[in-house]
Amino acid sequence: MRGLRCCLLALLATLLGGRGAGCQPIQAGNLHLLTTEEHKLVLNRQMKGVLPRDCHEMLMASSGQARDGVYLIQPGRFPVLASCAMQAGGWTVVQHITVNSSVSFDRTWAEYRQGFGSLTGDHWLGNQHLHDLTRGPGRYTLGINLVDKDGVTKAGEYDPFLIEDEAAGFRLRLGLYQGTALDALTQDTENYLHDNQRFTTKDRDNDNYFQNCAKLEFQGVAGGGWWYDACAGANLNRRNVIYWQKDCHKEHLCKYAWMMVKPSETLKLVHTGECRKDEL
Ligand SMILES: [Ca+2]
Repeated sequence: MRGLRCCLLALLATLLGGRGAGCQPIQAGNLHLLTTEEHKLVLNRQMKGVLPRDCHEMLMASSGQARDGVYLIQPGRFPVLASCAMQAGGWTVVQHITVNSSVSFDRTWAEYRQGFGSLTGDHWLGNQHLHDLTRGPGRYTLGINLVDKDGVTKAGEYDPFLIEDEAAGFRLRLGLYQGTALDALTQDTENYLHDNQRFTTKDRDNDNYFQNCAKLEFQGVAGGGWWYDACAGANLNRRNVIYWQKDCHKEHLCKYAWMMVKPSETLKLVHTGECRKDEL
């Protein structure tokens, strides 16, 4: 069985690497988020040695010179490709959606685990990679960006942000919130609380509703995978209505949403506190 797996992997590597003379094969756990033609877009594809664990580390390694685009990072055991918002401060984009996207977000547990869509457009980076990124050793911040139909942008940050491992159902753990959008994940003004919920997909029901929230349809489109309660005060994965309580809903449509992560700034405050103590 192990021998067969090795043979299949070798065949796969030959197929991927064999396309186009002079094409440098890229090894990543989520190569399916780019087409073969898009491999040349990976900005650090020639990088030797240890890969950065996230986009922020890549930005620091480039002395702030790295530009927006797709990079190879290694938050866990294997390299993965990720879209990096460098100009905004080195965020690793973990979700991007355009309303009525051609990318379906009505996916299985396995697809949400490994990621889907296109890194150059709408995508979900993958729950396993979200876990690897946020598990530490340092703390992470979750950033949310929402753009409505008139181009007005609202944003918010949760600090800290952690996704637990698969055995724990990729449970969502959120800290304090600040932003121009309303907090739709840790507040329960709609009587739904997303913080501390496990992830639910159409083939794995971990929510608190008598049916599967991921399967519930609005105008024929399923909700998609999310950290549902019973069901949602926010859901950025519903393809036809990006939902964020009072900021994005069916009467006030949003065009785009992004979810992204970067190391928490809170650690710097801890260091500042220690320095003050030493000075006393
Ligand atoms: Ca249920």
